[in-house]
Amino acid sequence: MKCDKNTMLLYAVTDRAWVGKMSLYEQVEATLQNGATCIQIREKELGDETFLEEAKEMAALCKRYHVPLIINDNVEIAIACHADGIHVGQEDMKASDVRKRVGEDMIIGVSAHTVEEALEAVENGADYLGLGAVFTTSTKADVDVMPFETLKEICAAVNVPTVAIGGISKENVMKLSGSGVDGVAVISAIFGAENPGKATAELLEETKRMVCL
Ligand code: TZP
Ligand code: MG
Repeated sequence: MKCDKNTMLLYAVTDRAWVGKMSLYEQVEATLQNGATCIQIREKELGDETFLEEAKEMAALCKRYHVPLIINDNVEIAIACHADGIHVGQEDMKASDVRKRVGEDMIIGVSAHTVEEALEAVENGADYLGLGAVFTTSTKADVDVMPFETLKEICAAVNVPTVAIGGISKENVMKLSGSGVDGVAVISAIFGAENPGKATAELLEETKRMVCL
């Protein structure tokens, strides 16, 4: 399998809204030094040229730590920076079309909100699923909170690794225990923290407890 479930354990998703005291590069390096198992670069506003420059730097950084780099929603950038994977939402390119463009080796992640979406994504070639929002979050507008039962049903229905997303912090991650998720994807709990490295290490410990590692 291209994407094993350990990769999903602590999946850090970037957000330049939190860049300030530390650069995005420094923040990502701090998370890598403290046990992040996957990095996603998520850029909603950046032009392609700047995005590619950043993606190449991040690809080299992640390679040094032997941690996979996933690019959000931009297949051409993912190919050009030799990322390990690409993540698409329900409104983005379909996994089957992404697969045709990126070939067999690249990891494809898909966001799913229902059992139907999850099964369709897997059928279309998704290597892992992002499931949420599992808690309320102010990071992404207009997201519905997924009931715990739905999360559990999806995890039981699919044979690919799953990662929960949305409003997850070290304080609430244990509430996901028993859902069947393989890990958590977070933005603000890491990148919005005063010390992203320390936040990563603490969340990693709690997440290991949650998945019973
Ligand atoms: N997709 C569903 S919720 C969400 C995304 C990208 C935002 C996650 O951010 P946070 O800060 O971890 O709640
Ligand atoms: Mg998207």
